[in-house]
Amino acid sequence: MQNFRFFIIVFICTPMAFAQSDTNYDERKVPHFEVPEILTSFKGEKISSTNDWAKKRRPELLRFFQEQVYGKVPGILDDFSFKVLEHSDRAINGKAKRKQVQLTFDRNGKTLRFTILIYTPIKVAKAPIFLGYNFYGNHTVGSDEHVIISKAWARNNEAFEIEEHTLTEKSRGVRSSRWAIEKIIDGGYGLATIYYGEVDPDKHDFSDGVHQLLYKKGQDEPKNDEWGSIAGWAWGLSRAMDYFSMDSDVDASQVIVFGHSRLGKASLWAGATDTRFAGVISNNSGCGGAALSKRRFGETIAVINNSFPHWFCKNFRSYNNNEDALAVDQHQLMALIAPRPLYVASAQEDQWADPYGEFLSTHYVTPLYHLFGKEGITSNKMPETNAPIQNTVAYHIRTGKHDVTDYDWEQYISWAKKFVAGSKK
Ligand code: GTR
Repeated sequence: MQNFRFFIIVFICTPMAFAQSDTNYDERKVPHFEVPEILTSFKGEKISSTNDWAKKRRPELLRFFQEQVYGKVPGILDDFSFKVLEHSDRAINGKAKRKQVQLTFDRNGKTLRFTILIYTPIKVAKAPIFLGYNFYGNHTVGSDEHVIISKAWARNNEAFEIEEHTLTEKSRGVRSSRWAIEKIIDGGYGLATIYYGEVDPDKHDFSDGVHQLLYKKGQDEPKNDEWGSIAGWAWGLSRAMDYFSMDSDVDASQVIVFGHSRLGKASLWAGATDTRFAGVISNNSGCGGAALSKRRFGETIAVINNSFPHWFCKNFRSYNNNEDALAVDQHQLMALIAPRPLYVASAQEDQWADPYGEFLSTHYVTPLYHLFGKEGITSNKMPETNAPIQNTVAYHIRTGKHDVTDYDWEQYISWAKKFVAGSKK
């Protein structure tokens, strides 16, 4: 009887509930692990010059992340037409221009469209900008009544009155606290944002979104080493970058890619795969983002792959509860961004994302920045809360929960002015 009861209990636990109760939040229980070296190649060769880095080490790391973690884009899909759907010179209390630009991609008899909402300061002729996805549509980032509501699939959300996977007027401005638009404009920066669901709806379904445009005959899901949703979202950020090079209001050499949480994972991957981004910001990106996987603190590879099977490539599943087998860790994702400016931010109450693991990545990538003559984060001691360390590599942990706040934006803006503006790529 005893055994029988045990069986029932285990059986009725959902994988998620089981995994959550298993979550480690105790620093003393972090397993001992080797931090994979950045400046030694897989074959054991020492990398001692930026030339060796660029020729030998960077390509093999990039390939590893492409084939084992995020998945590679199985073709080139960068021909698009664009249409300015709407524009105005009197947005944001008369301080900004607003433009809504729709990009259209046709391939395989399928069409993908997404719309970039762009605000640029009137006072700046060719503005540096922050580019980042939003979770619930461009109309949610502010109260601006002229922002077009997306028709794409959206996750239902009771608090935001989003029902039947449809975005409506009711959710206009609901996420304005996450987008300090006026501060950004006042700081001399522009903001461009895209609803991520237009590039790939965030559900385990590969019959929609960008993936289908690159299927070979008879294919209906990506192969084991092909792109998941994060790589799909990163692809979209690169296409926005293509567009910016044609927009005279934007300084395309000064685009800082930003993302929160799963979209922070996407911004890091976009920064790693596309060196045109002048700077990269990861806000609370956690597992599969800035946090070291081998620490197994908070969310783990097994948990993320079970909860979101579509985010990474299928090969990544072979590291479920098998982190030791992983030849890389997330500080090497950041290495792919070097020597460009990189900002990682955490929140104190966001233990699920492993703040210390996010911080340590910035510390472990620092020797590579040093090789390029740039400052990173030398100490491995977690900084005080609300006491940012800002160099070419920057980090802060603020009070509060998993979120994007004005505090975060204030840091990003001041750091961008110091470390991104004028930085040589
Ligand atoms: C959580 C997920 C995290 C993070 C977050 C988010 O459910 O476990 O990895 O991405 O969602 O995107 O808000």
